[in-house]
Amino acid sequence: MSNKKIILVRHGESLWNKENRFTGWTDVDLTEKGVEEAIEAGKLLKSEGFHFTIAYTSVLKRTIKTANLILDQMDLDWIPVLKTWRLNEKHYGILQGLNKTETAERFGEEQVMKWRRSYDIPAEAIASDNPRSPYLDVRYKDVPKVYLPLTESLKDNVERTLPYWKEVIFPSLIQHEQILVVAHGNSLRGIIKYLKDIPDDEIVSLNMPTGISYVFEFDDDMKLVKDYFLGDKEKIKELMDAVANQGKKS
Ligand code: DG2
Repeated sequence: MSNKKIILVRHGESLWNKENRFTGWTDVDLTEKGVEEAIEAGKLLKSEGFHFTIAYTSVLKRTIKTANLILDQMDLDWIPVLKTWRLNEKHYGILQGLNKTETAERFGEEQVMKWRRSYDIPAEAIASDNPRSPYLDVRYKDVPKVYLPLTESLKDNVERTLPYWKEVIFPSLIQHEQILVVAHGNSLRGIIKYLKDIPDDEIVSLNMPTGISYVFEFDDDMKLVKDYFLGDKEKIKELMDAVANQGKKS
């Protein structure tokens, strides 16, 4: 029987998750709670018998640190961890840095909901010479500028994440039995939409909590056969609702 599994984890709580700010490509650190969430995720994965031989993260420190903390708990610090800009969070354009509740009070909850959860509506783009532009960030120096976003909808996010999923992560399941992917709320929503063939208008209700493992199991033909979250279902539901409510007025 196949034991092929890919485990998707959203990074632990970041400083801007805590402050309820749109983060996107901003490279913010984990909070103490975020570190704790990553450690707990690692302990749970270990106690459930998971064993990874490769891991993937974005190039943002909240995913890299989460992966390292998880692997440390599992005594797997030595495995390769591949980092790619293609797993970065959806670029939130000019919203990056703004508080989600204040933005809802200013533009209305409905508009914020569109920016956060619609499939194809991006926020306004930042200027390419904005000091926060990826064009000016050395970590993206080898990426052709035409690929670098100044804002993104989930659709745009999916279009740049999926090639890496299809060409690198998923084929690595042939060689590796179990794979860890640590990424972001929206970059993971895009992958999950693809894996489960979720229609554009239904993906709006998927809210990934921080530090929770989402397991995808595949058969010998690498067809998806089962998916489930690890941990207490009631608690996970509460965490998902809390993420959904981040764009509400106070
Ligand atoms: C959050 C997701 O991304 O925010 O960019 O603000 O996963 O990197 O913390 P993450 C952000 P929402 O789309 O849930 O508002």
